[in-house]
Amino acid sequence: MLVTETADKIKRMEIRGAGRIARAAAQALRDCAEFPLSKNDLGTFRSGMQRAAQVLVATRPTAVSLPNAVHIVLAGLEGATTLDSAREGVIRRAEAFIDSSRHAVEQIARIGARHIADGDTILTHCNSEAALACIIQAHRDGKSIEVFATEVRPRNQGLVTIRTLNDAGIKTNFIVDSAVRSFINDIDLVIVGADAVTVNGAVVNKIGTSQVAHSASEARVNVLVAAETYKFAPRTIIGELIEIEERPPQEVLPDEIARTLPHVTVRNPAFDVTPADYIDLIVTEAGAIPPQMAYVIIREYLGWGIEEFHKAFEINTRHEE
Ligand code: RI2
Repeated sequence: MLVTETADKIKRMEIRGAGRIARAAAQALRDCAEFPLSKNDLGTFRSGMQRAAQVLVATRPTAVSLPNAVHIVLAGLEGATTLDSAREGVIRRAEAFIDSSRHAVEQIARIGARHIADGDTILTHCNSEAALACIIQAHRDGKSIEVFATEVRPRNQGLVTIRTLNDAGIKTNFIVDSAVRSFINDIDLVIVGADAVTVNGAVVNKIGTSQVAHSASEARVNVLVAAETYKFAPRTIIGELIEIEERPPQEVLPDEIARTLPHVTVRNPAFDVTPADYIDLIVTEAGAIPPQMAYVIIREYLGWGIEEFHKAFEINTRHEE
């Protein structure tokens, strides 16, 4: 698929979910690297790949899985001295990323399922591949579980979730987003995914996640977040904030109604931030960690150690002068 085609599908949410968009971007870069060039030289290839990367990253600003995946794939350009080696580097990196991303979900499923007990009622919000993998694994392990899944206005990702759970044969209750607090006392465990995890262990996920986690905290229900290591946001260690995507108002209110309400402004943020205090455990492919240990993942798995911090910090302070 062409880069522009993939970018368009990500933007329109035809391809969605933090892990899926990361894999789709890696695949698009891989295909782009294979594409014949009009000018066959390394410089043209490098700048073409950089432009492709920018187009992909610009599609959705919140899921850090997207820039992380692009960064991992473009590292294939480093040290390449010929066009062929650069092409090969990108293709190899992209394929390895896609493969490791799939393995990460399988590993998260195994680790996450251990935290689900026989007889548990689980609440999930939105449609997370990683969160659902944990639930389905627990079911496959023979645990008797029941799920509450939210509707997820305005894009109704809950419909995808209940279809998957239904196909897996898991007893599921479908509720509107605002019913979470009414049912929270029936819940033993909340499991959600993540679009980004910051260095202080806050989790950025589908709008409404923080309300779910707040209700859970009030009712003393544990909250587990299923997130691959490439969803951790390295640049948050230098104080960079995660941008919250605001999507078109038409997703919430059709234009023909909005037109009759000139004093009404529709706000449609797609994500919110759940503080670390409301999260008990983040399950990554590297193991389950308390949110306060997010820096370890950023350092060990994304290679952002103290040196990287200093480099970025120097650049930042120079900009401020
Ligand atoms: P996985 C989704 O974003 C949801 O917020 C979901 O919780 C998160 O990505 C993680 O999903 P959207 O694309 O990577 O629906 O676990 O806006 O599938």
